[in-house]
Amino acid sequence: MPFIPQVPGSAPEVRVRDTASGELVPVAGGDSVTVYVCGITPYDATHMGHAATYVTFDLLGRVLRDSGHNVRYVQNITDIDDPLLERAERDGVDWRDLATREIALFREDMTALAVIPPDEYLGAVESIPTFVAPIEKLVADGWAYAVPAPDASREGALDYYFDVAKDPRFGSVSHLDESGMLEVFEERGGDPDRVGKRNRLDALLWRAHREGEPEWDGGSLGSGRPGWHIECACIALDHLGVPVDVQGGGTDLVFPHHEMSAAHGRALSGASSFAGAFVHQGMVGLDGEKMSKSKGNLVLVSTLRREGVDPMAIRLALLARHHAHDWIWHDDQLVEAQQRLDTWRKALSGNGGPVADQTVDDIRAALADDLDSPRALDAVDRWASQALTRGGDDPGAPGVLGRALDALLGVRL
Ligand code: 5CA
Ligand code: ZN
Repeated sequence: MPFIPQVPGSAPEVRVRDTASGELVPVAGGDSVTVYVCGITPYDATHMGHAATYVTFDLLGRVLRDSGHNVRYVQNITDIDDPLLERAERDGVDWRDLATREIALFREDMTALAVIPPDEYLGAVESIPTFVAPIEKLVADGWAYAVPAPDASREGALDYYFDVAKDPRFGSVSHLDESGMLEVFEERGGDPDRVGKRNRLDALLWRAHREGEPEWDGGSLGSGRPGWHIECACIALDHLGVPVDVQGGGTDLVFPHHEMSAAHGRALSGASSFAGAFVHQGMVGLDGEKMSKSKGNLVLVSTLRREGVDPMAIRLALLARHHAHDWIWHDDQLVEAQQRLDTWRKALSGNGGPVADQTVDDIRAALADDLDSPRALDAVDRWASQALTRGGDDPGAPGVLGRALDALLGVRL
């Protein structure tokens, strides 16, 4: 946890757009607000899309703390999954070494971007023993069923699936109809054509061991490895409790991932909802397509850092876009962010400036309104422009604003 300066004045209640209800909702929570954000699958380096997602939830943590909440933030790492195994195989490296390397690089990138680390940062692999009993419980309670896996390494082995038809609230996160769900299910890790499933949308909970794949003890399930959605459901349940106040990730996770993990989490906990608010970061694209490791159209944080780009300029480039919208990355945005940073630095390095209280209020109001970071940056621009053109005689103003930029926006000048 880095040092976060105190900012004078008081903060308004934070509201976020909840994907499930479509409404702007206050972030509930008592003394502690619980936030679960879906972490990386560590088979390639952090690109601008990932960075946008983690900076967005970092912003959320900062404004919640500023408004007096204690934040409990958990993030997972999907350190066992098909894409990781496939990339390791392609590159002739051990999947564990690949994951270890990419996790280390991700953490360096996040530190450079001044992202406050989660309180708990949990790998799927280290958590596998905690997934087995919940999956067994889903089977025992009739939420899940077995499908014979004739290609498994042991005769009579079974895969286990979640029965979506058993869940009356299935669809309550994404509000997609069946055809809308089927359209993206396969592309996002689903197996609609698996023979023996009751419904094409049923999600894998446990995969029996196949030759050449890693395996773990699955108790009565047999040896194998977990499905993706159950990992996030169990980690959130174990480490935060369900409902969490906020479940976060990119919009590419709305369906199936957040729909399914919410369904698993409700089935396991008996809660009527998995999260008080589902908050999603829009997709960052490059050349007209979603930036993704599988497509390879990437602008990497680590590459920019190696080229000597100031990480605070990268952060400002990300903050210049509203998190709820999709946007396309252009190198010009980095040039603009660097200019903005230079201007702010110059304005804040004077011996005084215009009184900054209203600017701090404006930043807080913008961020409390569904993390409207572009509006917050505009407020700082206005102060900087005044400071540089007309000066100001409040000797404390640069200090107050500098601390607000650090604490609320994570921008250190
Ligand atoms: N490990 C899973 C979540 S449990 C996963 O989606 N990993 S990931 O590495 O593919 O993505 C990490 C995070 O970045 C996720 O929250 C995802 O929604 C987000 N993300 C991925 N691509 C983009 C993009 N192009 N723009 C914005 N966010 C993105
Ligand atoms: Zn997840």
